[in-house]
Amino acid sequence: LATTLTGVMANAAQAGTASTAPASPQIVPLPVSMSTTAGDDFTLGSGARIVVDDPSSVGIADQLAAVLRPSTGYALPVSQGSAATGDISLALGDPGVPAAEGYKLDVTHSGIKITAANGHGLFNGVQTLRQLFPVWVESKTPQPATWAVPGVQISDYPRYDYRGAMLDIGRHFEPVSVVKSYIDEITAYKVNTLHLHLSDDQGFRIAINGRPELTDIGSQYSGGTSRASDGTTNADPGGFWTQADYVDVVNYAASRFVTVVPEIDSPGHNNSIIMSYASAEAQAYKGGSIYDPSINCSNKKPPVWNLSNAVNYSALCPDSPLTWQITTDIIEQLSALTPGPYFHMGGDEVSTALLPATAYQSFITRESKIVKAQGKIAMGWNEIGEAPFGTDPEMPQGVVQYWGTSPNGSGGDSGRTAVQKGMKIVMSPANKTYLDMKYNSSTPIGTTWACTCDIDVFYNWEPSTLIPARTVSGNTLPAVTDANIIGVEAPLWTETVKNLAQIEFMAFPRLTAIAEIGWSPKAGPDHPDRTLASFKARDAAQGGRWQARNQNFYASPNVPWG
Ligand code: TNX
Repeated sequence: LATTLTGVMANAAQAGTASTAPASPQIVPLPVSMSTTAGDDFTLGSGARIVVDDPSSVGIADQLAAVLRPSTGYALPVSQGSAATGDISLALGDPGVPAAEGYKLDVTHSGIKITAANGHGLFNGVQTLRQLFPVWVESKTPQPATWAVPGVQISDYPRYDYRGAMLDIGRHFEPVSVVKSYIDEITAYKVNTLHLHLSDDQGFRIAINGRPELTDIGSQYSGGTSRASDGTTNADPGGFWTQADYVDVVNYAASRFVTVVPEIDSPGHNNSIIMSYASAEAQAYKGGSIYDPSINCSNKKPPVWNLSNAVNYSALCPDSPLTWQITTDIIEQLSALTPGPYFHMGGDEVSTALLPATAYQSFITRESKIVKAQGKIAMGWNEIGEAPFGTDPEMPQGVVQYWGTSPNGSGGDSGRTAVQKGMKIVMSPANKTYLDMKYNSSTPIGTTWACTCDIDVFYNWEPSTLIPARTVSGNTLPAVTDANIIGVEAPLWTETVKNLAQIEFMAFPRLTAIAEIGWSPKAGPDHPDRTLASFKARDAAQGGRWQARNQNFYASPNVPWG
């Protein structure tokens, strides 16, 4: 899977002798407005400083220095005060664009200045600035380049507040270091939300105080593509995070202005919980003291480790007191460790044979009230919209993550009924955002149930018109529009994905398309570069950056790499 672009590396080798004129800006996601000033280019010199006007910006300046120092070999001290000619300045103030995450970036021959109302805006401006330098700026070792940046004036701010990436560490366990690398990679494209799918049938990945069995038993395997019939012999190794690990990730994310959304999927997709209480292992654990098969309603399905990619075979029993004790412990503990506003309840793909629709709805209703009691907003996949959000006064809020693939017909009704109830929507249509889908039939990993789809498919859709209104027997269900949509997310499920190189291979370049849909203004006459052709040309410029960073990606033949 290792990807190399020989053309780009050849260019890198010639960097020292190449012309000193900077390349024209190739920014992903496309900024709201940008103009270039020919002849007013800036060249970073060995004596440059990174200057902040407020001590709260030192951390962001340090992050910029951590990119620039290894590749330039310059000292680039971070200092507080006023910038001089040749410096990079990060200034707090009114950028003249929406404050939440907006920034202004000005490059002239005498210096670089990023202005924002807050740290998140400065951070976003820094990500744009990185893309204005030659690609070798991302290298971890000194490069003989001329560090020229084109003269530009950029004003920029996001279209949607929620721009997410999901990583499933339930199917395949990933250590904290991998997730931190992924945070570094997604934030380069201004993704601001990391949804962590922390458990699934194949494994439970976060320690819960007072319930060591959930990880001692529930985390021991990972899923995989081929399983022996006894379910275990071919299993990939499992693992779990301590709560300190989770806090480490949350803090790392926060230092990069990323909100973590924790998900414990229920009532389905959690054979790992059921196995922790209702299996032979549970019976043998601590003298059988925690064994309680009531969690697996009437043993409707036998409790065996099923590490295949099968779905629909597990459900927590709503009638078991244990179900609610565990659910409450998990939601209380994770909510207390999570500064962000959401708790993701999952809620997808529960077999009606295991849990009839009314039982499912009352499960989601009860769970969402536990989430609300912890001060969090309940979030879940499509199906949670069947519960009485908005109509039950105790569950006024909720966010539906739309993952359907046929939005025009009844497939979009979960979105329509959710907005009718006043719920908000995150758009993750599986055939346009699922990073575990194969690029084409010869992609060595991934699945195909939603599509085989490359960058064009990921780029060519518009959230605000994806789910139009639909009339069913004289009753018109509303369209899902930007009034309802809080953003977009690209999930990466890991049934077939094991390590960072594979995560990168599936995510890049497609994640950048979702990042642009989430950040950049809608396509239209005011934004002539918000097109697939322009996007591909700009994305092509990212390949050299990934290569310089030693980040894997898929060298799609659909991108005109340099
Ligand atoms: C569907 S979409 C799932 C996941 C799988 C994924 C594989 C959704 C909410 N559930 O459990 O991992 O497809 O693409």
